[in-house]
Amino acid sequence: MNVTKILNGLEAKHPGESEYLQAVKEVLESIETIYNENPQFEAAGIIERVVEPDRILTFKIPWLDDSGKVHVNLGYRVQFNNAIGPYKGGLRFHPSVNLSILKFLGFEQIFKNSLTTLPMGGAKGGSDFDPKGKSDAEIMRFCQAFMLELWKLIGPETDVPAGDIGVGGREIGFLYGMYKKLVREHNGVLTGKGLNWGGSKIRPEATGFGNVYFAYEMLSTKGLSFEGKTVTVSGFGNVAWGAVSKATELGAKVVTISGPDGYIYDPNGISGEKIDFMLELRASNNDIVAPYAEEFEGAIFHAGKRPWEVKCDIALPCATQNELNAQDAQNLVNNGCICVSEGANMPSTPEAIEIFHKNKLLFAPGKASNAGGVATSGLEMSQNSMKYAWASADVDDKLRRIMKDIHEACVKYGSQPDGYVDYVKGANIAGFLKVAEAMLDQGII
Ligand code: NDP
Ligand code: 2IT
Repeated sequence: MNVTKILNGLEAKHPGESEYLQAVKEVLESIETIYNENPQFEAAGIIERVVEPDRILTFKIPWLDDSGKVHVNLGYRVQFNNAIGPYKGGLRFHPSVNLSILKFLGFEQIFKNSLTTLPMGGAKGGSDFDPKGKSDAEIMRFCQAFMLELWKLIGPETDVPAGDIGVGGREIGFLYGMYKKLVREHNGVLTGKGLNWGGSKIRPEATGFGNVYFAYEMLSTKGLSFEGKTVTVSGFGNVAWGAVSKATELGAKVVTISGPDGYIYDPNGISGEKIDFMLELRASNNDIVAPYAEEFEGAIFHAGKRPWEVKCDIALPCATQNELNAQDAQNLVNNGCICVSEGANMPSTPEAIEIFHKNKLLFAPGKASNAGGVATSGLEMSQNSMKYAWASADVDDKLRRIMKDIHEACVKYGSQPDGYVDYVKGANIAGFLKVAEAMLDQGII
């Protein structure tokens, strides 16, 4: 494989899809050597086939706001690869959503899902709909209109969507209600469902918990732990709150959270009632970051800034893609940070990752360290198939085991001659090999 040639070809075919091209470049660079050592991959055109989605579905979503005004949004589902299991991946509702972002997310999802050890292919979808400031009734009408198109494309053995930015338990409920009405079946077509109607225990907190479990494994390789460490976190959504709670439980002090407008620095630590305060605001669709600074003494709001300028031992980026650049990475290194574990998808830019690697930080890419979310979605699918529900402790044990196994796979394929573990390389190779071998077994399709 000639990485430059493939990338140039993709750039010419998909101009301007910068996030997608960024994600593909990273994977191709990681797997180049192992790919070229296995000529059967080249003979079967594995790369040419894996970088393009199986299909992309686009649709129009007309809906009415509370005043009776008509709005039209765009909806997408990118079904990327189903070599190892049904298409699986979240739905994102955010005004920035476009094809490049969903293709990068769907592409990453193939290898992430492969790493979980569970049988799930890769997909992603969503809409440029902005849930901010919308009433519950507007969210419901939008979700129903979205599902009126999506239901034809999905199914428990075909494609199983879930949440992502802007899509949590409430949205999954509205989406599921409409799906159920249309197909007249109660099945496991979506994950992240309510606990009373097929959802799995621990799914809401699984991505954040899993990220901390992964960081725990990385720290253990150096004889370190979370105990007594200072942690910075970005975002305060579904992933961030799970990470804040678990890091705190393991004895760390979390000192930041953030939103698109800036970050909160709380030297007293973000835990207990402070987390409850934010969850309540979040549940009622309110901004979190500014009210937090007003409510809790000592907390300072830094408008327009990112938390990576704060001194910490461990950084957990949990907001969005490319939210941590080279300058941020250098700040973290200069301030003595030892470990960066990505809760979001692709939050660190390639230049930031280069700095982490050069300075030998423990650095985990999202496709490994945030895989606990989709892994628990996989466990939800298993429970739905069995028509059974495991206890919280059972799901948590399985999640912990899966994160440990993903860590081991990364060490296996990412260990360098000097003993440093390149988790990016490890995750990409381990995730890719399983998918490539499945594609070989199944012929040219
Ligand atoms: P949520 O919508 O629950 O939260 C997103 C958070 O990020 C919010 O706090 C939001 O603040 C904040 N945010 C959004 N844009 C920015 C920005 N530009 N700068 C700083 N903060 C920002 O989403 P999730 O927690 O579900 O997702 C977060 C990340 O984790 C995404 O990258 C997602 O793909 C990834 N992920 C999610 C999984 C899941 O299970 N949900 C699984 C694996 C990965 P505000 O609300 O004020 O906009
Ligand atoms: O990026 C992700 O892994 C998710 N948003 C979760 C996907 C899922 O199917 O649970």
